[in-house]
Amino acid sequence: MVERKPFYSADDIRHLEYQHSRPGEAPFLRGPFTQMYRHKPWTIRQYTGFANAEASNAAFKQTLAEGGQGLSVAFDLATHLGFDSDHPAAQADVARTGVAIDSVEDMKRLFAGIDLSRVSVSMTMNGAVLPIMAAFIVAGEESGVAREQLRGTIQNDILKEFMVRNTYIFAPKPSLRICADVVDYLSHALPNFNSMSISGYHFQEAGAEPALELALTLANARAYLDAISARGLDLDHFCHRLSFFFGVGMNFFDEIAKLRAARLLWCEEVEHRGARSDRAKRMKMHCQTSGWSLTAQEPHNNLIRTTIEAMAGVFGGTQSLHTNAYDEALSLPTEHSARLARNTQLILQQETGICDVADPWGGSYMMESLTQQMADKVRDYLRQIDAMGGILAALESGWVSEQIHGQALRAQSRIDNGQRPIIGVNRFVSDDEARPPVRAIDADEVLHQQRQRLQRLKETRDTSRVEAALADLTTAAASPTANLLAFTIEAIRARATLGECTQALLKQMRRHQADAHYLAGRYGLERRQDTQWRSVRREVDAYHQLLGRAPRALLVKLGLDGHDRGVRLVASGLKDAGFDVDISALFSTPEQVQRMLDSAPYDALGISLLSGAHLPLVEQLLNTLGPQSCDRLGVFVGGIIPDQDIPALTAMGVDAVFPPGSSMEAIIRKLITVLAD
Ligand code: 2CP
Repeated sequence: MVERKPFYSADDIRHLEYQHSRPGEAPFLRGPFTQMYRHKPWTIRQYTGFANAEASNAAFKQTLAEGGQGLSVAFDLATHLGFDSDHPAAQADVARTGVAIDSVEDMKRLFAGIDLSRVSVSMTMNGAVLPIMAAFIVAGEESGVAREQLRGTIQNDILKEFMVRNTYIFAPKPSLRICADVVDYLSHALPNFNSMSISGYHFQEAGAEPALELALTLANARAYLDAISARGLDLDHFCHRLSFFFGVGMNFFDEIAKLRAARLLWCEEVEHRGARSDRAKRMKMHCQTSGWSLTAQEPHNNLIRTTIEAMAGVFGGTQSLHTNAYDEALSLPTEHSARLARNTQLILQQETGICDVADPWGGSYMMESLTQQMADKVRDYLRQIDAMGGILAALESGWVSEQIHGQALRAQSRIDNGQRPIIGVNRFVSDDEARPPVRAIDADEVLHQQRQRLQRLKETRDTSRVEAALADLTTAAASPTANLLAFTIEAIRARATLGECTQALLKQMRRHQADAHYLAGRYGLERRQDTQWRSVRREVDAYHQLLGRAPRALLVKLGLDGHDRGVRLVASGLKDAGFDVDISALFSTPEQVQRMLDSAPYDALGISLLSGAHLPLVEQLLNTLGPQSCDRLGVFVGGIIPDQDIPALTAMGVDAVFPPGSSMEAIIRKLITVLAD
């Protein structure tokens, strides 16, 4: 958090260089446009997608009918990682956290009846950016919308995937080439399409405070500018289509300051590199309210949190906004919760007068001062990153992970010791709270349909044309000057699938696998004076005495779920409480987990799942391990687990389930009770 004074006065801003700047003028601290929301309010753009193309298409149409102003597609994890729905590795994850897209035919169904020349579409896609962008372009063409008319944004921000989000396919270097190919191609062929959404949101979700979130985002943006400029592209030709994406959490003043500072720093960066046009220098951004701030306990409180966060995004001058639904710590949003989330924005736009004035915080002693402090803090981080040799070097050295994880641990320890209040979680906890209904997806049915569709596609297409296009794509991957998006478009037009395009690329670029790790010592240090923590530590010590050695836990991530904030926090907490702890690599298979379990005398097995695929994945794992191993181990599951699934997990042999918001003490105490039983 940026340091605060008890009050601010004119003295705090007298020295500030930009205090007399205006919205719509460089350095754009006060907003990218002169009139801001008076001319056009931010776009209400809700991230949506589940099950199959038809179900998501219906949700899109409903969104647009009920006041949504742009679309934002959530793809399922199989699509993100370049697997067709019929791939064995993808079975449990198809259709759970987004829509399953295997081919251009699915993409056409996804937008059937929606005029793509009028509605702008954001697609959150990074790993499988080539086939998805290609399928969108071909779907547009085949429904009569020329490339120049297509409007929207592709996330295409792979670097942060290696730092936090983990939906990468290839290693960083070939991935950067793909990003640059996409920017290059779109800047010529789709002039109205934003070719990147350089994202800080996921850093914040993983634990970064606002200054670190912004610094890492800008450091990644610099790496992209280097890679794209190295091809000889002029900044004034492509920069105005590089867009940004930030999270907005409960740190109200800092979040507004962060968004204002972001525009200032971006303008300085591109000016320094020689950009001339205002279009290139003004940062445009999408914001999303914080998913991490949502609590599973008393979920209706999340409506209030989201409203406050949305206001920070708007006061910060965002161009587009997603407001989370109140039930997202429990499951995918229901129709009703999605409607309330959208209405939050409609009410802000239409009932409050907030849109009347550009940068309403401009001139506030405190806000101007905080904006400057935020910018200075970010500049400090950027200098540190430069000193390490740039963001790729900082990533490889482990610095990025350590910074984010360290801040996540600090936040968690402050929640667990009560210094950071979360109403309904560590203060004013209610005992008799009713859980709202959650949306259930029939993923098995979607899987069955997608398999049938893939089979039909393969039976009816011109196989030799597909094979030739895929061979060309493989050849292009070996040639650094070929544009891979151009070749992927030809393959997709020939009806190659997303998985086949990925396989064609994998013949030249191997699938990347990162190691998993956690920080030891930090959490315990934060809590060393805390009596609750000391008492938990004593319980672990007593159990240690009983066993004659430290209790040992293996924590695993199964399936295609790459969210690792929770598993790393729990690993750090258990370690500092006195356990020996190992964590598996992401995307582990049951066989890999079995091998790890066989390698050491583990007492507990923790499974972290936020993808909605907990029932099939836990079942597969426990079946593979067999009843003997399960009886010997304490088995616990953490993550987004709806209440109604807990009995089924218990019947499989799971000893305890921990939803988001579970305190470290609660986890450790339960574990010790189960193990000692
Ligand atoms: C807008 N315009 C204006 C004004 N406002 N012109 C003059 N005065 C104004 N006040 C113009 C713009 O220049 C633009 O024209 C057009 O109107 C549309 O406005 P925009 O500001 O570009 O809005 P937009 O089309 O909604 O685009 C917003 C973004 C775009 C931020 C630039 O990149 C975007 O929509 N991003 C969304 C990203 C997203 O949804 N991500 C999902 C993340 P021109 O185009 O001619 O300039 S979900 C992620 C999950 C959590 C995940 O990642 O895991």
